[in-house]
Amino acid sequence: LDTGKSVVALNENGATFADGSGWPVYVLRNTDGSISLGCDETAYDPALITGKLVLTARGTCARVARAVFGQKHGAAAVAMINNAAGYPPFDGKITGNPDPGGEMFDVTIPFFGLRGPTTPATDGNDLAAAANAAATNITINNPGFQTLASFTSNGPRGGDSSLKPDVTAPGVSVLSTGVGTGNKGAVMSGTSMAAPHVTGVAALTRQAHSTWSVAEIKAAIMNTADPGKVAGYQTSRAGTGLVQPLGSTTTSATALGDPYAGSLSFGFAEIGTAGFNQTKNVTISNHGATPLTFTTSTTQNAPFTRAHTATPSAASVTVSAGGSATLGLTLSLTASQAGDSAAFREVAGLLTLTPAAGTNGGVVLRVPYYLVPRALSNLDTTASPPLAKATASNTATVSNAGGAIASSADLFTWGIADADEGFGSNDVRAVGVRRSGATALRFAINTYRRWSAPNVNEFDIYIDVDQNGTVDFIVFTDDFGLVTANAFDGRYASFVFNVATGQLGPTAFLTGTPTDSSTINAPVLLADIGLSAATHPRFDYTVAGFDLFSTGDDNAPSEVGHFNAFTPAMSVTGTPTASIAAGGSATATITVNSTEWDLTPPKGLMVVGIDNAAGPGEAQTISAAP
Ligand SMILES: [Ca+2]
Ligand SMILES: [Ca+2]
Ligand SMILES: [Ca+2]
Repeated sequence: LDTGKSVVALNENGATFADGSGWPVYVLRNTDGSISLGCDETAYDPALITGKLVLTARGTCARVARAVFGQKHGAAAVAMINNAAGYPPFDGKITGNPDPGGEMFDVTIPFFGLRGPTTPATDGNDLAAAANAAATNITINNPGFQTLASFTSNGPRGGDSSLKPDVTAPGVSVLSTGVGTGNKGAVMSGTSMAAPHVTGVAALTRQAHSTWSVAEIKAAIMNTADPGKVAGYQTSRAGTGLVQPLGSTTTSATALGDPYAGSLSFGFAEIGTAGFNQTKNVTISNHGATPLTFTTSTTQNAPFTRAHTATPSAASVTVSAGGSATLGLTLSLTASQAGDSAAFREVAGLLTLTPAAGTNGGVVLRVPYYLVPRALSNLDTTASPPLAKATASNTATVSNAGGAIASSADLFTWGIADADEGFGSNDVRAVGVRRSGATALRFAINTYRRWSAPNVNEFDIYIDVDQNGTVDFIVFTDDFGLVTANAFDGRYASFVFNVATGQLGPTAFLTGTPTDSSTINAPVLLADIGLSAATHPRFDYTVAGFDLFSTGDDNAPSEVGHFNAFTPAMSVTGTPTASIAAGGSATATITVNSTEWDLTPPKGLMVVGIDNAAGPGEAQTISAAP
């Protein structure tokens, strides 16, 4: 750089250029001066960029779209600053813009990837500060070698928490035949490219083992995949590992665990004081003509797994020619090893069957095992005297007797109850609301069934702030990325929709709603739904739950909740928000305002204990007498 600094960039598309090639630097900027993502083709103005190196930042559109736009409009080179630490992935030959509406276009100019992020100042800012840059070819390690794609999804399977994916295959910047290109190829990424690799492995495996069942072919592919060929191997992101056709075609044996799969899925388990202790069996089949003996071992998938023990039922197993043998694997852990609902938890590892020297062609068989655990509290609340409009003060005692872990309780004014209609994890059971500090409210929506991730559902809370029977605001919870960028990003958030203006916001919250749970946490600012002590302290509300992935099972309870956000009918003091130890208890005082009770009658108290058993167990409802 003419500033005297130098940066090391990744030659994203493997373009050729002579050592010492130099270009004026043109930084594509947003109106606020920040470096642009470069996703708007109209920003590539030939009058400004011709013959120059155009600098952009990664995000939103396909990485290679920048190179297509740049070359089309005269740039001599394009650079992109990664949106995370390190280099962006290597792209290989760029044959077009894969975004919707994108075109086929062979890029020949260099497309450079710079280590991110943009702040604090790093390579990207150094390049942005230069007027001219010259490039020299050097060799660096491929930053994506044997790593999982940055965009790859994570298991387990939603609902039953079975282990997925089964295996890993190449899927980043793969050149294949391009439909509609005549005799040209196209470079693409994703399962569209990884699945054909596995299909090829399956065809070879079928050719080698023409009499094996479909399940055995699949097991052979899973059993012989190599976790050592995936950097940072994680069972729930890579399955058994990278497919190895040499192994799947030469093994004489298969190891089947789950139906039609060479894995052992223990599913989801809530773990109480007795801990978790379960055995599942693997069926090892010898399809060859000589007996096979395997020694057994297990490897825990550190650092991703929770601590546990995994014990094979035998140190070795011998399978007769043409026969099969059963091997058990016992998985054990305590509640404290499982961990609470503050994060997603997983127990994972590999059962390895190593053939005796010289047998099975030396091919090792592996069976991944997997469990999603969740330790249980056992919060249980009693109110004394019984909650009623007429009792000025009640004491709520929250006990964690028999709980395996500590948990906090969260006390809400219960406003809505609804039946179990047999829907999915969107089937509303109880809804409550409470103040949250000086400026906010929190709603809690308890459902009858657990979700794996809350993002499969949307919940709407319809707020009638002037109590005239028409909805004024909709507080709703949904995937943050889905609402803000029309693409799921896995974060669950609460938003406000203003019915009068048709606008969102102004404030959204990430809700912290746990995975493998059944109670939604929905914060909202008082001001965002028009509440104020002077004009609108009270509101009415109804609720609805929607499963985003199916139809005909929307749940819209008929009951209407009422609440005064400033002078509630029931005030809770001494809320046991502090942790209640396993076996311990805490108390809160509930003070009744009988005048307000007539205006916003509560159904009673709703005590949320998120570490209790999923479903009704997470939200105890205590009825109040009118
Ligand atoms: Ca319901
Ligand atoms: Ca209204
Ligand atoms: Ca729970």
